[in-house]
Amino acid sequence: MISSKIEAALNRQIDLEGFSSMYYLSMASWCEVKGYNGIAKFLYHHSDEERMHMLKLFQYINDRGGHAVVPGLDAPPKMYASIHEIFETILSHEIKVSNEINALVELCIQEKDYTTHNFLQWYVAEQIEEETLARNVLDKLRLIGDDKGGMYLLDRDLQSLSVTVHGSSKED
Ligand code: OFO
Repeated sequence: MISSKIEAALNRQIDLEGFSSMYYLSMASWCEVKGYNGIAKFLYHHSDEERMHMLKLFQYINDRGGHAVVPGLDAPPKMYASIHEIFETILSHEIKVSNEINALVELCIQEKDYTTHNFLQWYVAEQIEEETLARNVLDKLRLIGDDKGGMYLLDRDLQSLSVTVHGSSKED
């Protein structure tokens, strides 16, 4: 059984993961409208991943005798200046998520909830991957600069990365 303090903190994380899913969805839509279909596909898949992160928390809270609550979400921004701004936004958002996960881990230690502490390790590892991915794309964008051909290739690469990471087919 989880304490009400841990239950409330995990429900706040549900909120954040749900917001992340909507945030990626909004960025995917902007990219699609601007013709970056590969990057859009990557971001649509990532939005699904964030929803999965949220659902994992639902399952855990309810399995441990708590009550997972559907969040009322704020609308994410809908306009972005550039692909560069999108990936800067992703990196700073993921750093914020990492900080929240770390605070949750710290709370588990204070509350001596080692089961939830163990459950959260998956999120700790996931955050390292997500921050690294955003940094790698930003490095590529810096190399590309204003080169349109480079942007075309990045768009294509992210579409195939989406296939590798998310295991979808090229046809979907
Ligand atoms: Fe963006 O990762 Fe969820 O936690």
